[in-house]
Amino acid sequence: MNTPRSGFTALEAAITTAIIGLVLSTLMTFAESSSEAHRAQLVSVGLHDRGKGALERIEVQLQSARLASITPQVESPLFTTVIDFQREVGTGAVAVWGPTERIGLELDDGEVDDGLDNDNDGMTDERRVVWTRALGTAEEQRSVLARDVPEWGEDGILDGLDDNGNGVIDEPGFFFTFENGALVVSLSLQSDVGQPTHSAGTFEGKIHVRN
Ligand SMILES: [Ca+2]
Ligand SMILES: [Ca+2]
Ligand SMILES: [Ca+2]
Ligand SMILES: [Ca+2]
Repeated sequence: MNTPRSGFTALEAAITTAIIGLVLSTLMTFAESSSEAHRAQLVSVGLHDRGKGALERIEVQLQSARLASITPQVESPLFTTVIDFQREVGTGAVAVWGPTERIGLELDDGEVDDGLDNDNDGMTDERRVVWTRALGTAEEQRSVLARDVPEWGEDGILDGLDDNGNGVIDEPGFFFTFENGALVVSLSLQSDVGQPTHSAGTFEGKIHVRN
């Protein structure tokens, strides 16, 4: 005689319950560990992510700028650490340009350009990249697009030569230059562990600004 069907059902139910429990607990462990990993990842956002993120923030602003509004327009091997620009606003037949905006390099809060680490953060004379909207008006607004920018880029030696062969001479930690009609943006970032005069990473973007 076969064991009554209900016996199998009870066994099956027990096994099923056990399996479901196991699957659930595995899923929960997985969810916990992946959220832990995610948190850890967020906490230790690497230099690469910081660089790419900052470059993207800069590029997004300049993608809608008009070429003729960009001042100054400097070509490599020269560079500029600040540019002013305007975007086209409105959709009428006649182009209307918006208020002047600026993206430029300036000393970080609490730093003086004196070869000393005035704010004791492990970086000497560090800079930041600031985006200013409605420049010089009552509506002027400023946002920091990048922090921990070293005074100098990867050229290394201030000797009037392009020592690192990037086409620009004695470049600072952040600059713009035009190269074959494209606006090049170069951004160096330091890790916040002090390496006062050496950049820890350099990121470069090319923007084809609209005519
Ligand atoms: Ca400092
Ligand atoms: Ca200083
Ligand atoms: Ca160079
Ligand atoms: Ca040099």
